[in-house]
Amino acid sequence: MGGGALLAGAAAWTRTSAMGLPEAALMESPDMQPPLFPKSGPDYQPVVTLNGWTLPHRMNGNVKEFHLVAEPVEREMAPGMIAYLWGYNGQSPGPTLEAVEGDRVRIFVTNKLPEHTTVHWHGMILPSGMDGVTGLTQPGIPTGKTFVYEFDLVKSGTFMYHPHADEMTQMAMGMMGFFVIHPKDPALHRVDRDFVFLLNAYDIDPGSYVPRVMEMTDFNMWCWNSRVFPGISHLVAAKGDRVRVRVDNLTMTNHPIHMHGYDFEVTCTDGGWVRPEARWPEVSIDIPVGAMRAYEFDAIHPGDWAVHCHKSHHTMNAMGHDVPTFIGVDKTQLTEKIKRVQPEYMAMGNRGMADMGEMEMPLPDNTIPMMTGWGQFGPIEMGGMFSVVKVREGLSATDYADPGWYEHPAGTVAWEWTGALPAPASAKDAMTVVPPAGHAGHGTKG
Ligand SMILES: [Cu+2]
Repeated sequence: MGGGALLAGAAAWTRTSAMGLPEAALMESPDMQPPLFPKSGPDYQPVVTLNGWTLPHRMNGNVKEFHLVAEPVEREMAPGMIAYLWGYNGQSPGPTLEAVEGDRVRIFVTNKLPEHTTVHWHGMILPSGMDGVTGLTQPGIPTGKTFVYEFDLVKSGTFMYHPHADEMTQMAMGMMGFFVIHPKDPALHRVDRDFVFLLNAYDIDPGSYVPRVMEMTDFNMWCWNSRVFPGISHLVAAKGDRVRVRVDNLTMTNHPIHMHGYDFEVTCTDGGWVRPEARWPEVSIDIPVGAMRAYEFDAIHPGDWAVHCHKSHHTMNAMGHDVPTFIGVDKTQLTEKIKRVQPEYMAMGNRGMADMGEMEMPLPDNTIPMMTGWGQFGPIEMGGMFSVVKVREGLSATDYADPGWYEHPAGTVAWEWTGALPAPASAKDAMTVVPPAGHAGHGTKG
């Protein structure tokens, strides 16, 4: 009897072994890939990863098998800038993993990095020995070796994966990804479009390619999925869609994500779904460090709606912070002197920094401007953590292509006043003086 059990076990092992490892799919494009609909098992609405993709799996008996390869990658952060990062299967972040509550998963992790690594499954309920903490729950996966993680997915929700091995270096180099577990009941928490992105940050000196991994606070590339505006995918939705946006934060500071045109409600954290009676309305949602927040809204207002981090320095690219403020300073004479030795010199900042948005200033190779990206009305003067939610009528359910800029109905765009301008050029010259509260009568300029 014991022999029989052993034989059955050996047979199962042989079958797995004969099939070899699942193929490790590779992604060469930084473009957003279409949703990967399930080919077997329970139905679900797959997510779309901004500038990313979902890793295909194979079924081996009742087990979903995935193969992640930790390796150095070249990631385009926006057209014109490549970063040398570490990631998985050709990109940073790694591919999104998607499965269903109740699935058993077997995840092969091959290490092609120059040092050992592990994978920690952030937020998931699993056996302690599958938790991926070097030294604590397993030895690090040595260079060139493959380890197997296998566990049951006992709850649905939004989770992430990242190394728990030399984390400071490996996460500063871009090793992270999403793990989405769909509810077993396809009707539960169902939405029409489901977008995911990770907040991450790098410190890459202008003209260079490799992040400075020792940086703790002063980053210059504030990214969604290792991309910066204008390189970040737009979030396209059909009018009437129920839309979910899942945002994970693996930077070292919080990010208040603000979306225009809508109010929305927080429906999920990495701890689980928020009960309907516990949800509250927001227009900005702060994403704490090491946490996930998902919000939902009904896309009933057509338009081009900005979505961005509300820390204004996080919507800038490659900027230095040690720059004095020049607002109101006349630099004409100084500029002439500097141009004698440096003809390309441009004075800036004496009217504010908006000139940077359209300035064609010479930059080091592999560097993108601090604020860039054009809309239908001119430069958008943003970089970093910024994208556009584009809500349009009549899109098909699987259409995520950029529909272009919004055609505003006549009379609905802010317009220039072309009538007479009254004389006062500043508030202090105004003719009407509003009296302080508690005083009767109204004054006029004396
Ligand atoms: Cu931010």
